Amino acid sequence: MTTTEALIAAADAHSAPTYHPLPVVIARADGAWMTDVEGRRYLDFLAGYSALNFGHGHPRLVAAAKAQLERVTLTSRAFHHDRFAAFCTELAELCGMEMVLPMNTGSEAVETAVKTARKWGYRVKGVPAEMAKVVVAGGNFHGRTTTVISFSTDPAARADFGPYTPGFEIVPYGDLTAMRAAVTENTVAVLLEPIQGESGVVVPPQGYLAGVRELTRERGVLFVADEIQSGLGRTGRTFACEHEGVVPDVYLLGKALGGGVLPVSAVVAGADVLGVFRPGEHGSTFGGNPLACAVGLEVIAMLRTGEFQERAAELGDLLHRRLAEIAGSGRVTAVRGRGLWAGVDVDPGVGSGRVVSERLMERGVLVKDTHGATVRIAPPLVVEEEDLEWGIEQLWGVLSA
Ligand code: IF1
Repeated sequence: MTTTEALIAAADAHSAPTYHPLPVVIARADGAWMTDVEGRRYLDFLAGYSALNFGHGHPRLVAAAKAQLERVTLTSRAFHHDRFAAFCTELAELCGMEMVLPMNTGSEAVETAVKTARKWGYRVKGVPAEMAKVVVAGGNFHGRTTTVISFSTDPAARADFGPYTPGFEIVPYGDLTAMRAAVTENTVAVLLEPIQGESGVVVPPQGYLAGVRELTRERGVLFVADEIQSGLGRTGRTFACEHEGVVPDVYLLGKALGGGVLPVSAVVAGADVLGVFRPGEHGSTFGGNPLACAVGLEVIAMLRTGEFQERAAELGDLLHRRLAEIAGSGRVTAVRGRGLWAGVDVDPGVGSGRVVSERLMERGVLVKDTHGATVRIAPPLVVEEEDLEWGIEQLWGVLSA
């Protein structure tokens, strides 16, 4: 039995079977590359679902984490600490907003946004008690907590977790007419991914986000953009909303905000929205902790220059040019995406997304399939151009085998 087999068997014996990972056991990682326990190297084409936009072990992020580890890592919010003000100030500035509510995971940021919108609805908009509604899109993925899966349309994410949280309306993604019909006087927010990740990197029709922005402004409804996966450079801009010149009322951030080092998420909005809270009405043991703030501050500094966004745009152009060539081969049925982010629908005649992922693994590239036929491609934004080209060649090799 190899080390890989032994470790997988032990993991399978002692962990809840909530995933079906590829049969690879990672031991080290650096930049866009990972090394398994057998010493084999893999090009990372998933980047932790975009938590690793800056790659594995970025020296600036490791240095920021190490320095803070030796100072103080946790105080709780019962007291202030000396990184908190800067983190909130600089993150608000990056977003062009006024206030930050720091949390840890993306799901917590989404849950916090639902609570914020409801509280704003009752205390500012004047929606009758218990009547607040939030409009979401079919095909959404916003996390795994019971309220969040209450508005999921994915049976695997939702089944057998009832009773479900009420107060959500689901409309087809990209359909402004349906959205307009769903918004009522009790609607407090529209919650959308600017590009749907789990659905297979689904980019909405041009003008959709601008239309939602106009509708929500017109009706006095908060536009909440879940940029947890699409944000922080992935699409070639700081926020995916920027591609349509749209500024939402609320940004939800996570994943890459923690630099791939630790969970850091946040709700970022105007004072008129996040100012609705009073002490004791929300909180988190780890939210806004010194280590999270120290790493988050370095992430913000790295994004401020625009170099990572520019790199994602340039390498993204190369990625989508190559994928367009592959799309013409008849071996894939569709290619979607923006920046250094793509969803490739594999022709069933070639094989399932999982089979393609397994064959890519044999060639030294790690990707993740989703919803059967789709392979998602999202390398770290630090990937070398020649490695990106090599990874795409491996994809072509698998598809044309
Ligand atoms: C899993 C998916 C991606 C997210 C958006 C909130 C969250 C996520 C847009 C919640 C998290 C992760 C969760 C992870 C796999 C991954 C995923 F396949 F599940 F849907 F990326 F597409 N908003 N997405 O994408 O953030 O609480 O996880 O920090 O659950 O398998 P989280």
